[in-house]
Amino acid sequence: MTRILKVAAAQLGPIHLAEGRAQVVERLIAMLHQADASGCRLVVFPELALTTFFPRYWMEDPAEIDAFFETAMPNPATQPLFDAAARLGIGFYLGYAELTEENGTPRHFNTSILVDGAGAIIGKYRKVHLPGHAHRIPDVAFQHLEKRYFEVGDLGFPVWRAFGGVMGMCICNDRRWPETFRVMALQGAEMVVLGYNTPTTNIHHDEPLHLRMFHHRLCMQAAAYQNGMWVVGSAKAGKEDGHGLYGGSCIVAPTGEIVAQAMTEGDEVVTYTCDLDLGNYIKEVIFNFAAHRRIEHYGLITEQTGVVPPEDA
Ligand code: CDV
Repeated sequence: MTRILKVAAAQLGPIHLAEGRAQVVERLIAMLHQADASGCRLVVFPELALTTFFPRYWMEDPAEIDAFFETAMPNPATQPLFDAAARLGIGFYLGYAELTEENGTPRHFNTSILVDGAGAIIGKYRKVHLPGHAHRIPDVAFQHLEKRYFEVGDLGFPVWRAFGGVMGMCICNDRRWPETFRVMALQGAEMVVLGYNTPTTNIHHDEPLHLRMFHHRLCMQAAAYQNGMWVVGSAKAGKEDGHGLYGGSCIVAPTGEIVAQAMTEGDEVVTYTCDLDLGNYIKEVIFNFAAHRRIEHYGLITEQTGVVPPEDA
């Protein structure tokens, strides 16, 4: 029996600083309806989908920083999204900034959740590969302060049985790291969904936009093929108060092919009918992990982070 899941990458256009949660949630609900009308059962929203991409701003006042975070999910601002999803019987992935408290200590994470067609949260992921820096870089057009505003995620890379298959999540920069997908593939992930906010310019290096888009696609296409899985990536795109984020939301098949992609940098619903069994032939032969992986030679991957070249002769 073929397992079919029609999925939507719901790309968001810009969210300006002045835009409130209620306006954003209305946009998310409009895309939820559009995806439902075309038969989708799962909608993938971007990373930090409820606010502007605030890590670009240097902030010192904890209250100002915490205003970008959600202390509960759902909450009064996002409840209408959960209600709409439950009414339609459609699930979603949502990225947001999570502020929680453990033993009296506030903890900040860049988080995503997986919500089922009944509006229940069935999975949570906290971003592991935080890019950027914790200090203020002088004389640049914007900062990338994820290392200042978030802690490294502490939940690992779990997967969930949902939507007729095995689902995994990651967030933005995680998609550039092969370990992200392999750890989920080793748990049987058949589809990994992710949201991203990627600036159109690199503050550290003069890099043309076409190359940035190439790297985005390269990582997701390679991950899909090397793990025989579907990968769905959803952008927050366009100019947020003058700061550009690229689009390029897409759905990648286990063959590594992009089968659907966004044409704009605005709110756009990109859909595809995915056969969750399509990756089986890849996982049974070329990437049959049980038959071919040679873990006795992979130790360095978990033993060290940085590069240790051989000593000079
Ligand atoms: N939000 C992100 O994680 N953005 C990174 C940028 C900084 C390179 C990304 O990997 O797209």
